[in-house]
Order: sequence, then structure tokens, then C-alpha cells
Amino acid sequence: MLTLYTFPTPNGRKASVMLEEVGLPYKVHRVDLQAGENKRPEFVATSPITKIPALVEELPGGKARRLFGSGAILLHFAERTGRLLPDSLDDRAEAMSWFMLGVSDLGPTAVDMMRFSVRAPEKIPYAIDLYKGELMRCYGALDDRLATAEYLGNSYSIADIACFPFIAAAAVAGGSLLDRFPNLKRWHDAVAARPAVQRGMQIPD
Ligand SMILES: N[C@@H](CCC(=O)N[C@@H](CS)C(=O)NCC(=O)O)C(=O)O
Repeated sequence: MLTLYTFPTPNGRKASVMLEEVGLPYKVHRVDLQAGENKRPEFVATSPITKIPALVEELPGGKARRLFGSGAILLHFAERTGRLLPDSLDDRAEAMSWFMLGVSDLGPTAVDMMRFSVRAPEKIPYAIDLYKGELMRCYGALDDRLATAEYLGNSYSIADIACFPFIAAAAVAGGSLLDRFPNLKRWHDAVAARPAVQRGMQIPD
């Protein structure tokens, strides 16, 4: 059995969307970040960086396999199921490039933008402008790509799952922001309509 350790955040929802897409049964363990549950030793044993999402799979013989980080979880289940990552080298290269943009650019930039513009006790214009500019750079790249492609890879893949929850958060919190990126908005609406995405975005309640 798989247990997903998560919290209602974009990174957590990448993992739950993936598990819903591949259709494997799993249990959900909510790790309350606000209560500091991510610092408990039993969670640190699974996620050494003390962040969600993380996942434990019980294996025969009392063994267990752990995964931590949304990128590792998406790649693991794509490889394991042979789904959501294209086989051909060219298509895979394209999908991997956008997948990495989601994991290493879009997600961290969106989080740092929020930290500096909302949470910081002192508002530092340089930091706010820097992260806003970097976030717009991600949105611009995604929008340009989606002007000529239906999905980020050449078909729906872990690249879309790696980006979607952060764009969905912007669609909710950013007012009319997505109106400036019509291709990204079209893609957002198409991905949001997938039943597995709708289920995964509700986890945990
Ligand atoms: N690189 C990680 C980042 C995970 C991450 O930032 N998780 C946040 C929630 S979205 C977290 O657990 N934060 C708790 C903390 O910073 O103490 C991934 O892609 O999953």
C-alpha cells in the first residue's frame, strides 16, 4: 500500500494528481505544516528536507520504499506505469524540459514571490520585483510554448502535472492575471477539466 504524506499546497497536489492519473490505490496522511508536524522524527525519516509531498510504499518482507519531493514522485510513477512520459527520445526530451521548468523554476519562483510580497515582515522592492519578473518569465515561456502545442510535452504528461497546481493557484489568487496569457489560460482550463486532476486537487480535504 502507498501512503502519501501531503498538505493542501501546489507541491502536494502535484503528487495527488499523479496518483489519481495513474489510478493506483493510496492512503492520504495529512502533515499539518502549520502545526510543525513536518518536523516530527517519523516524518523526517521519510522526508529528510522536512517538506511535503513524500510517499511510503510498504513492500513484501516488511520493507518500505520512500520517495520525497514532487519531482521524484512524478518521475517514479511515470517510469513505473509507463504512462505520462512519452517513449520517443524527441518527445521525452521536450516533456522533460517542461517538467524540469515546473519543478525547478515555476514552483520555487512562485513560492519565493509569495514569501517576499505577502509573508515578509519588511517589503523589499528589489526582492519583490526580482521574483515577479522571474515568475512572468516562466509564464511567458509557458504561454509561448502553448501557442503552438496543446500540452507542454507533445502530449499530456508529467510536464503538465508539474506546472498545473501553481498555475491553478495563480488563477485563483491572481485575479485577471491569466487573461494576459491566453494560451496558458486555455491549457489551464483543459487540464482543470480532467477528472483525475479534479480529484487530485481536492487532496487532502
Ligand atoms: N522541491 C520540493 C518542494 C516541496 C515544498 O516546498 N513543500 C512545501 C509545501 S508546498 C513544504 O513542505 N514546506 C514546509 C516547510 O518549508 O517547512 C517539491 O517539488 O516537492
